[in-house]
Amino acid sequence: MGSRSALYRELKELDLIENIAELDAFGYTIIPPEKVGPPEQHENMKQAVLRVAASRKGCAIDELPQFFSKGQELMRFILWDDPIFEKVVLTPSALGLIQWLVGTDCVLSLFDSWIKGKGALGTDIHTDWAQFDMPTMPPEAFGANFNYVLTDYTKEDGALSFVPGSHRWRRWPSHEEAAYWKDKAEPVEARAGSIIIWGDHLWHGSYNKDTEGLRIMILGMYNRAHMQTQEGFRETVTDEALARNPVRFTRLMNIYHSMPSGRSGRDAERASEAPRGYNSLFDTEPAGDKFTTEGKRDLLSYDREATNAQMKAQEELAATGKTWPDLYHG
Ligand SMILES: O=C(O)CCC(=O)C(=O)O
Repeated sequence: MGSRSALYRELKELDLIENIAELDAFGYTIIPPEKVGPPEQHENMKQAVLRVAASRKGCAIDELPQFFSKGQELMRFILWDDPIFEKVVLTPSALGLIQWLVGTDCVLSLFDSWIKGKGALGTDIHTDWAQFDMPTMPPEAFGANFNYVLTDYTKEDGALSFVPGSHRWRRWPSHEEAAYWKDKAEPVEARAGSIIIWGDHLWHGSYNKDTEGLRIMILGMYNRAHMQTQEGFRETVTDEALARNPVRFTRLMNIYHSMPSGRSGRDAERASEAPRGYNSLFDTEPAGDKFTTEGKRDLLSYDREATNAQMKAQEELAATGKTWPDLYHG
């Protein structure tokens, strides 16, 4: 079970076992606003998204509905636009269910907002599976998504839609299937403040937005740690952001991952400082100066002393009778 038993216990404490069953049965689940955060948090997030949009578009917040009339934008890479967003990626209920899908050491791949005005077209049915050269999906998801809806979702408001159970088909829809399901998919009716979770196997899209006002949502995607992320958190995270957040945030930024390595292999000293083990969903203690962003590594230099030390360490390990699996599994 590894760290999954610790995770299961915490999900049970959060009263989310039924949500695990829904992920299994339907491929998605909706966390109600009360299990996401206090009511003022949802409104504060919405205002933060509106401030980012107004600043990026160079207009006033009250001009945005006009700006997005008939239009929409997936507004990219907003995590660093306001520190309030860092709280979202650590939301215990959402992160816990995401970890159930993609592992307790998953990393953050994407953090965007999506704004739609009246007349915006729905999104075609697709999956978020991005291994296009690997058309048959394995049983486990490689990526998991959340949509944090900051305005009420109904079909007319342009809600997200799902083909329940399609995560078991383990392939992308064809063009014909995507067209067939577009107006038959199940719309997600959810109150502002809800978080919707699903894995990257599930067929989904959204409906046209026919109502007045803006549809506002924050979305995030988490990957298994070996994968290339969609956005450059690892390259842009600061020591200050690591310090003000708990340890799990450092791992989400993936800055201690030993790949890619250069001529000297992985940096053993840095690897020994990396956070490890299970990080509780309830840990809110700031990490302080325990972790640092990655210094500039010289991948082309060969460190003779360090590589000799690695060779010696392997000989010592062999002498104890331990093998590599022992190291990975404790
Ligand atoms: O809301 C939408 O239009 C689609 C959302 C979506 O496809 C996603 O978040 O992956």
